[in-house]
Amino acid sequence: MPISAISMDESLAKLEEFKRDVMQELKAPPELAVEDQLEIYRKMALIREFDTNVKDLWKQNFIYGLAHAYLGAEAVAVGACTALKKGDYITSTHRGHGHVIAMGGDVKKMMSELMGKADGYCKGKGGSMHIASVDDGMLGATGIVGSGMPIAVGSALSAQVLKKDYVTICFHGDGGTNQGIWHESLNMASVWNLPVIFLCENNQWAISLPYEKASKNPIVADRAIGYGIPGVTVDGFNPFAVYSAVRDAAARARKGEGPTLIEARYYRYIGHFVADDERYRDTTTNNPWAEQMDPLKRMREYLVKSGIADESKVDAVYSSAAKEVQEAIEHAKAAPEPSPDTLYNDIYSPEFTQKFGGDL
Ligand SMILES: Cc1ncc(C[n+]2csc(CCOP(=O)(O)OP(=O)(O)O)c2C)c(N)n1
Ligand SMILES: [Mg+2]
Repeated sequence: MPISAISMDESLAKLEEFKRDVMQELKAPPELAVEDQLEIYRKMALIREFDTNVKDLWKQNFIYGLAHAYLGAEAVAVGACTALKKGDYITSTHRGHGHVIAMGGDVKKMMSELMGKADGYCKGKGGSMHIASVDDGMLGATGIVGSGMPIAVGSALSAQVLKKDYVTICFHGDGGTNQGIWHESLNMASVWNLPVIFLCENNQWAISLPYEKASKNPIVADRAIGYGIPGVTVDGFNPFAVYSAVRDAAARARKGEGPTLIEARYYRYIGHFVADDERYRDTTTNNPWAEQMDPLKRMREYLVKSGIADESKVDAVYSSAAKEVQEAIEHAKAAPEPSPDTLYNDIYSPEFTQKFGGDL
């Protein structure tokens, strides 16, 4: 095996540092009722079940193209989107399944899309990295790192121009913070006080590159200083920590006080994408994180210990999510393929085809 990008000692030291500086106790803020907390757990379970199955289905050739799992990150999207109101928007990344589910997307349409079926979100022609569900406020996943950022800024600008109070979350990775467009987006949003929240999902890796080798300062939130906006680091394995940070940032944005940078730090203890054999690291270095930080395990333990629900109730919530995903898989397997004569449909917007004509 080639030299690992991280040794076991380094991984354990990072974990200890995380526990000391970033980890926050799971404790729901008072405005989240029992049903809200169980709904958070249900959505996290849906993401867990969806993406665990995606990997197996991809290996069995049911899924085309690539897919990047949101496993281990469930608390980020669900915590963040729970703090949004109907009418708010998000932009996504290449790791977008969790974002769609957190915004209330339909797992049947998602699974159909991944299997290239006609009733998928993009009629089977987009796949994992192109799911958009505009009616749910999800403006789209994208395979190009950083390309959601200017869309989020544009969405926030539209709210300002139209005098509406919707906010937009721009989800992106730690790797994305080193794209030029990240700096341009933060700067423009900051000088124009746009209602956008930059939510960095800092999983400490960009494919094979550890974040501290890509940035001399490993704290993403510190970069907010350069744009004169608030920056905060929260425990990305903890949905309530992410929820609270987004709730406060959204309130600020709706008051016209501009953007916030939130760094939700977690750790990618799975492969970068479904086919990643992780040759760049010794995979046993992932285990301490998976064992000690798994957000589903932490959430389940919290719900039971704090008396929110007993074990059987919590497990029933999980099982219903698992069943929903199994039904989505069966549905997608049986769904029809797109017909070849639709190959050139939906390439341009209806407005474009109406204006310029043609059989596109
Ligand atoms: C512009 C661009 N450059 C490179 C890539 C290849 N690529 C895909 S994902 C990725 C890493 C992204 O890392 P990060 O933003 O931290 O997100 P993560 O995968 O860790 O969630 C790269 C370099 C790409 N898709 N787009
Ligand atoms: Mg990353």
